[in-house]
Amino acid sequence: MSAPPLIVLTGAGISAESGLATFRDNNGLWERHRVEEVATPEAFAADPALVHRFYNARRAQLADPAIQPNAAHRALGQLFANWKAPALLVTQNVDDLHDRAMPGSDALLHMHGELKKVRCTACGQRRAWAGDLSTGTPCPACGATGMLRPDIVWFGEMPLGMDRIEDALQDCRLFLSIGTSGQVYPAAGFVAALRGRAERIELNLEPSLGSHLFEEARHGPATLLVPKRVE
Ligand code: BJW
Repeated sequence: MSAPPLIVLTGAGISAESGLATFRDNNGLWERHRVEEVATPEAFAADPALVHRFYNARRAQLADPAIQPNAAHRALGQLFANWKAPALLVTQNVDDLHDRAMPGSDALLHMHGELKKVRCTACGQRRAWAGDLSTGTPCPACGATGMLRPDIVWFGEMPLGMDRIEDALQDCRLFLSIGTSGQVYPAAGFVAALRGRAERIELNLEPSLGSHLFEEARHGPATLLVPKRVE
């Protein structure tokens, strides 16, 4: 039998065993700020320095040589290299651990943006983060009118690649959801959209909010569950 069109959705849980805290670890707090206070367009407008500091701290963490793709990232890299049907890996993660485990793959889509990129607030142009993100860094392409902001999708903003994701959801016959709490939309809604059309499998440390919508749910650490399920 031929392989079915595949979507894999990942969240912060897949990177936890690489040493990156999940979004809702530490009670969702960073330096006593609620994460929702530093991950919104309003927060950036009110205090860009604070928001840049938050993201620079996370970039510094990502640059630590100890932070590497783990067995779950690598198993997905293998899966995508060998899959003989359309396949899309939609990650909510802004780290680059999937990128490192499947270099150059065009099957990877960062729907909530990427820590290693910045974007101009005026023209939308994206570029690699160059290591200097002091407040108000002007965007050269726009003269004085633009400012560089993290290329991150904040609450209230449209996630990236939604047209491509919608197309893939139409065709999808196998859906794997890995390491996500199922609290943030639109990603949390994919499983319901696929009901009756695709086989739906959850691999997570604990039942997610939408766990009952999956036909198969296995709970435990991603580095154990993912290689076992996909290899
Ligand atoms: C392990 C593990 C191990 C641990 N192994 N597992 C009501 C209904 C519908 C929508 C809304 C609504 N009210 C508001 C909204 C909209 C809002 C939303 O969903 N809010 C909710 C809070 C309700 N969504 C938006 O605003 C989005 N935009 C939008 O909706 O636009 C309109 C639109 C209309 C129509 C179509 C499309 C769009 C934008 C959302 C942007 C999210 N941004 C963030 C911040 C990114 C930047 C950053 O990181 O700084 O993205 S929020 C945050 O949550 C981050 C994550 O990507 C995202 C998901 O979190 P994730 O990955 O699930 O992490 P955790 O920590 O929650 O869970 C980790 C899981 O792993 C846990 O279950 C652990 O158990 C598990 N785990 N260790 C396996 N070793």
